Amino acid sequence: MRVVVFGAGAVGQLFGARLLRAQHEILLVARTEEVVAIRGHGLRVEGETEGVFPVPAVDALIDGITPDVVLLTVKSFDVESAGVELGRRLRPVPPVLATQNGLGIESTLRRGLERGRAGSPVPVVVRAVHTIPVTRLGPGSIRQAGVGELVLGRPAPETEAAAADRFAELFDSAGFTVRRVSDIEREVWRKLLVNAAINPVTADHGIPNGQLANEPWRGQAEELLAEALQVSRAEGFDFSDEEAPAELWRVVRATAANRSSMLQDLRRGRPTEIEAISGELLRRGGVHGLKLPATERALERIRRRVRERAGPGT
Ligand code: KPL
Repeated sequence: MRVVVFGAGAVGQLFGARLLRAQHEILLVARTEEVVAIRGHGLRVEGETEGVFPVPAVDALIDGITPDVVLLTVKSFDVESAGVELGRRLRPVPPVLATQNGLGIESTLRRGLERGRAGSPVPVVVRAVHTIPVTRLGPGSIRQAGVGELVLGRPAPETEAAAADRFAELFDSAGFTVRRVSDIEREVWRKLLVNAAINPVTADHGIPNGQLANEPWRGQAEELLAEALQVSRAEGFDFSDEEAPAELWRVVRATAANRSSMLQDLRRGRPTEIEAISGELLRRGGVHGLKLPATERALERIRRRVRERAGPGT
């Protein structure tokens, strides 16, 4: 399959490497420093996946290319502008898989695609979430710190269902664990609960995910989880008191050696996904009259760190 990985940071690079190895035709669209490094020494991957992969990479989408699918792996704050760019450059835009953390990603992407596509057919968007831990070691160099899975929905509309099947086959062909679910929104929330607890604490304190099992971080993560759980229930997603913590600690164990994406972003002086995670929880919690003091504190601390343009320790 001809695959464009748009916004190929650490996760997108891993997808590209594994899909190239599975004989797919890959084009990574990444930041210039990543492209220069990948062209220079190949894409270096260590950990669960090992090797140096000669993946074609460019720093901007070229007009006239016709991929079969797009994997959109930009961070949540870049989804809308990425949608505009895909809409402008690809005619027609093929099915797009959105794998970001956070809520409201599909509507944001559709808004961007709508702005960019100027009359070309409406693209199919498929939502997925993943728990595959990948850390960026440097330009064009990543470590897959654990296994994780890609969770894909079974959308009802026929075009979306066919596209979701293709994405499932694609990831399956590259040896990823793919889980299909009937309700992807519930999975998006399940992932959000985990991100709401893991990401701000690990980013604020500069610790790998596994450290969360210890106090005082454990208590902080549990407090954030409890608040996120209240919002999920108010929004109609009925995770039980056992299910949510069980999922949190399962992901902490599975990604123990990983640095959360928020910590990695802070250390690189980049924006973080705090607004799509804690910010969105606060917004929705407010609609339901919920008070979320720990989430509010976490949001403020990460916003302050972003303003200071530096992560803790290194
Ligand atoms: O999604 C992640 C992230 O870092 O954003 C987890 C699953 C927490 C892995 O680090």
